[in-house]
This record gives sequence, structure tokens and C-alpha cells, in this order.
Amino acid sequence: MKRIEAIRQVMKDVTDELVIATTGMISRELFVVRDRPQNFYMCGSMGCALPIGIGVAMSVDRPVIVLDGDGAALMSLGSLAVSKFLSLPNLTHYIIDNGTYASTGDQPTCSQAVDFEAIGHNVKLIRVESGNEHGTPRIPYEPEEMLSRFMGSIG
Ligand SMILES: Cc1ncc(C[n+]2csc(CCOP(=O)(O)OP(=O)(O)O)c2C)c(N)n1
Repeated sequence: MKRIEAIRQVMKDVTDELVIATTGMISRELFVVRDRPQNFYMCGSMGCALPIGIGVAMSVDRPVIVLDGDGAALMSLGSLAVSKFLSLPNLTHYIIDNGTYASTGDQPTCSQAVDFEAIGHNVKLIRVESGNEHGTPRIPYEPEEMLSRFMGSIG
């Protein structure tokens, strides 16, 4: 399965959930699959989708989805432990594991050696093939614009 198909699968049942997507092509493919104000694209800061998702899930009484990559999850393993410690009932942490840092050229990660589901909380691991879609556009929003539409969707 390709990464974009995994994102399509996750998004097909999403209604009012807040979705925080990790840096790189996962955010860009989410934008292509289904852009909506309830999506927050973490442009630039790899590893921060889960910490943001935890903060949002602690602050709102509605379901929160984090769409992470294996590379980003490895970068932020401590956040997985915090997530497990807090075990927030409204947080779902998808890790789309292609075994590489695909967004920057498919350099291999060490994800095979790590049991994300054991370390984190409510982790749904989806294994996909490596590589990127061709011609995926950049996200056109300025950070301030994206933040304000996301905060507006929270109300
Ligand atoms: C702190 C930091 N380090 C490195 C980068 C560059 N970078 C952006 S996306 C990415 C790869 C992300 O890999 P992964 O989370 O596994 O997702 P994939 O691209 O494989 O879907 C890297 C290294 C960055 N944006 N921030």
C-alpha cells in the first residue's frame, strides 16, 4: 500500500475529528486527500505533531487524530512515553511506517527495531511502501493563516 492510500483510509471515516499531521509529505498528501479547517499541518518542525496532538486532546472534549511518520515518531520517542503516561481517551496516534525518511529522499530509519504500539498510547501502526507521490503540491497556507483557521474550527 502507498502512504497516500493509508491517509485516504484514515480520512474516510473522519467527521469532526481534529487531525494534526506531521512535517513533510504526510501533511502534503493529507492536504490533497482532504483539506479541511480541522486539519493542522505541522510545517517545518518534525516530531512535533504528537506533542501538539497531546496538548489539543487535553484541551478539547472531542477526538484528536495524530498522523505521524516513523521518522518523526522516532525523533520524538519521549512524546510516545508521555502519551502512554497520560493515556488520553480522545487521542489516536497513527504512525505511517515506510521504514524511511521519505520526504527527504528515502533514507532508511530504524523503525523495524522499535515497537511503537508498546511504547505509545493508542498507536495504530500502518506499514506502507516507501517513496513519494509525484507532483504533490506544497501547502499554500501561511502558518498564521493555518493556525487561525484551525483554532476557529475548535471554536
Ligand atoms: C527537526 C527536523 N529535522 C529534519 C527535518 C527535515 N525533514 C522533514 S520531513 C523529514 C522526513 C520525515 O520522515 P517520516 O516522519 O518517516 O515521514 P515520511 O516522509 O517517511 O512519510 C525530514 C528529515 C525537519 N523538518 N525538522
